Amino acid sequence: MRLSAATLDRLPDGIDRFGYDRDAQAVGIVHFGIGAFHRAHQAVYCDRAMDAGERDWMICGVSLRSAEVAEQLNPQDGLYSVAERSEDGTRLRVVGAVREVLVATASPEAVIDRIAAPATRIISFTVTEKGYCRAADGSLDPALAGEGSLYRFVAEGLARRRTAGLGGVTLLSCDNLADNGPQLERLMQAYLAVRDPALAGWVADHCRFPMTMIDRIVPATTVEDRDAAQAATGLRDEGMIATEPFSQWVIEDRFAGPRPRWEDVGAQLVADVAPYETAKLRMLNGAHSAIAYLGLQRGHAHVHEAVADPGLREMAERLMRREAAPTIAAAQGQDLAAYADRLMVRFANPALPHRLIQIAMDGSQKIPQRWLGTLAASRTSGHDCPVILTALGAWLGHVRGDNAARWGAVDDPLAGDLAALWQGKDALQVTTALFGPGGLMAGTWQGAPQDLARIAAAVPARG
Ligand code: CS2
Repeated sequence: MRLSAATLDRLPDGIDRFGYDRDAQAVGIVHFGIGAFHRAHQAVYCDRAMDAGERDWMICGVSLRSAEVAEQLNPQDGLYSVAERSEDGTRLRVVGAVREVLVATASPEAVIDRIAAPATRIISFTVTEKGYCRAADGSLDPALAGEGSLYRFVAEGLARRRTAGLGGVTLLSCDNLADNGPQLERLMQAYLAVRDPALAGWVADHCRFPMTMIDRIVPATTVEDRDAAQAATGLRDEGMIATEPFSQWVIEDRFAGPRPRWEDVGAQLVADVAPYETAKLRMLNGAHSAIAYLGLQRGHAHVHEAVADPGLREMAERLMRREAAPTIAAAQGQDLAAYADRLMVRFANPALPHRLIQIAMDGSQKIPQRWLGTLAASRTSGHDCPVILTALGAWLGHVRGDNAARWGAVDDPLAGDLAALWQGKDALQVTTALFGPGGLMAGTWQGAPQDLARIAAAVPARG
């Protein structure tokens, strides 16, 4: 039997669940990219806020293309459970904050209607780095930002709000991009400048794009995860997700209109998110990506196994503490050494197997804000970053296809270009084509000849 509104009362005692009247709540948020991360993070904050008395913050989830999440959640009336896993055991909670999931390319009008609905106040996004449709130099790539992109749906929905005389909305980017809010604003405005210049002015006047730092480790759900949840609840939940107990959300308090009191349920509303975002991207995500490529190279499968390897553990520590941390101007009360301590404990969580190949995906989109920002800042201060240079070499081996026999083809929007680069070139030539003068990825950081040589030397010899 499947979890749904009709079967909810069959849940055994001891399984935590929302206490508010879902049917009485309006949808206040349209969220693009309702993957596992959103369900373990923002949706949980909304759920807890409504539990604490906030009203009308139900979420309409949108998948741009894939029907997978809609098929998981719609037959369950949007209900799903979150399993928090640590060495101490598992805690399950059924989350009620999702009303429905729409597939944008299949029902564009329904998505546009939701954005244009008077009760909608916030449009939020976890569409991953590549969902922002940027060219290598960071500008909006018109070839990518077409009919199926978030920009089209948001623009049409906002145009309708403007015509109807409704207020603006807050557009909340919750992706791991540097300056995520301002980036989204710049890209949205670039889209509108061509498609609907009059709307561009209205958006500038009526909408806001706060910056956020989002953090929770959420591996892709496995069949074993679903089976374990079913054994605990007696109900099949195709939408369940497994995550860690830790969760953090730092939000710039600059909204166009009402917002849930997320600060009452653990979020931090601050004036300046940048120090938190930079620390998270360069330390957590920077170490994650290094552990992923170096760990795969050494035959590991999961993060907790990779950090149990003393050599890798030392490299992750060094990257966080001696390469990334010195580049970050910490906010008052932000303790970067304690942050690194905590991250090592989180990475080592054996109850939450997190596959390295999942983190290794889309490296071309992740590396600029995770590693290259650190390299650029370290050049100014004269710091050496041997771990990042070595990790870049491991990444080059990964995109050459070194891990493909075990883990499948390289999953990256630039996979084709990167594979083509490796045709007939040696490691130094490939490194130079990417990070040398005028290189494909040299926008954030351009390597000096000795850096390029060190990266190339770290690429494994062809097996
Ligand atoms: C990971 C992130 O897959 C990845 O690239 O580094 O998803 C990471 O788990 C989250 O950002 C943690 O908040």
